[in-house]
Amino acid sequence: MKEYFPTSKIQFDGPKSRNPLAFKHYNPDEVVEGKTMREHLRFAAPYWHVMRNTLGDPFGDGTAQMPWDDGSNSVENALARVDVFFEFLEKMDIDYYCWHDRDIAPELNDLAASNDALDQVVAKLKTKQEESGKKLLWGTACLFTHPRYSQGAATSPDARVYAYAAAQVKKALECTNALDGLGYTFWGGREGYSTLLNTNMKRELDHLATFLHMAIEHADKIGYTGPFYIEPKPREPSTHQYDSDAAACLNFLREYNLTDRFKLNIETNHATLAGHTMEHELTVAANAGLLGSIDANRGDTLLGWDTDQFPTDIYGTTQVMLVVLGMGGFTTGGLNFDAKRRRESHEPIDLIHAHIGGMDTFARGLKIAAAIRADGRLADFVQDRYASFNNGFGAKIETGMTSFEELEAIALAGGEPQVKSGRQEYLENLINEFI
Ligand code: XLS
Ligand code: NI
Ligand code: NI
Repeated sequence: MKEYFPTSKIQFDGPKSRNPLAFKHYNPDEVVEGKTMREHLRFAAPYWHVMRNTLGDPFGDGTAQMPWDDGSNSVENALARVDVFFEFLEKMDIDYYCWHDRDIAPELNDLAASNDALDQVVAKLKTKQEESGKKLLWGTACLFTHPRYSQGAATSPDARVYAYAAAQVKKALECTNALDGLGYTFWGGREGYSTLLNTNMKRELDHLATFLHMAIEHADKIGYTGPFYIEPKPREPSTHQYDSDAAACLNFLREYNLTDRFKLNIETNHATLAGHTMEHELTVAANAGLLGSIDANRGDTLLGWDTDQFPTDIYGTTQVMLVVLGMGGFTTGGLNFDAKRRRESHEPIDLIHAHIGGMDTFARGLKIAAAIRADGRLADFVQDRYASFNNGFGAKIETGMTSFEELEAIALAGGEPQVKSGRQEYLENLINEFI
């Protein structure tokens, strides 16, 4: 079979290596906190960015060289891409992947034809998975590109569009299940609004919840037992998206009784677009026991949109891995590089460089986070900071065994509390000892 990425399989070469086509830090078999890096990090590649992103932007055409692609919307072309994608996964030593239905197969003249095309590609993906041992981390349906979804899918004001979206999710879920997918993601896409002047927010949210309940019912019918993920994002393409951040998603899931089957898939660039840090969003999700998976990328502080860049910030990946290790690691989820090359990086080999960088940056984050945890000073400091709640009336507060009257008596008798320093700068220096 013709090969398109001019490299052999990427190997670990150690931190001193100057080989650009080698891992300097990602050593898949190296054991950290009792598990291999491979088991901790569970890297995934997104079909949409690797195979389908032309690197166009609102001002210019695509630049990406795709010598394997004949540019047509045919099923043959879609089938040919599958081989190239698996060559990529193999050479990158990435074990998982993710797709939208419309990345892997073309949208044709009608839904039945599109479904048929999808079946053909899924059959090929299944064979490739069996041959290679690669796994589907999650599947999803593209409910945002086609003009029918311009006013939403599960929140469309038009019930016929809602039905079309339901049919698409039904099929995408069946395909995910056929490929033994470990998860199924809903990213809101157009589920939001451009203006409240034309929007009945309450009805739209009710419709969305009903949609998600039907997804659960269908999962039960077909025997899909994995989790569903909601991927928060505050805006873009909508002015406001209903799944704006982790807290808004959790509130929605709780209001509509969806937390049994739904978790969150947190994306770095979406966190920052929402005005939060990634570690904030991860912590909110993890505290609820609902951190499912991660879309690993980063934004650009000079640009205000979802630039989906590859993670290169070691400080950032350290903080991500502190949360992931803190919750005991991924179960069904992983680190999906929802990231694309810059428009200037148009050669196939740039995809390899980009993923090497992302994987090495996370490998370092993992090792640094593990070292911080082994050192223990950070955790001890936080533990200590709340020590006054460990016994006496503090413990009674935590167990709900006290009252305003009793606390008033304590405050009257105790005098002015002497508060201890939060030592932020000391802790920042401590983290830097490890980076
Ligand atoms: C877009 C989202 C998208 C989801 C999958 O901003 O990140 O790529 O991950 O629909
Ligand atoms: Ni994403
Ligand atoms: Ni995104």
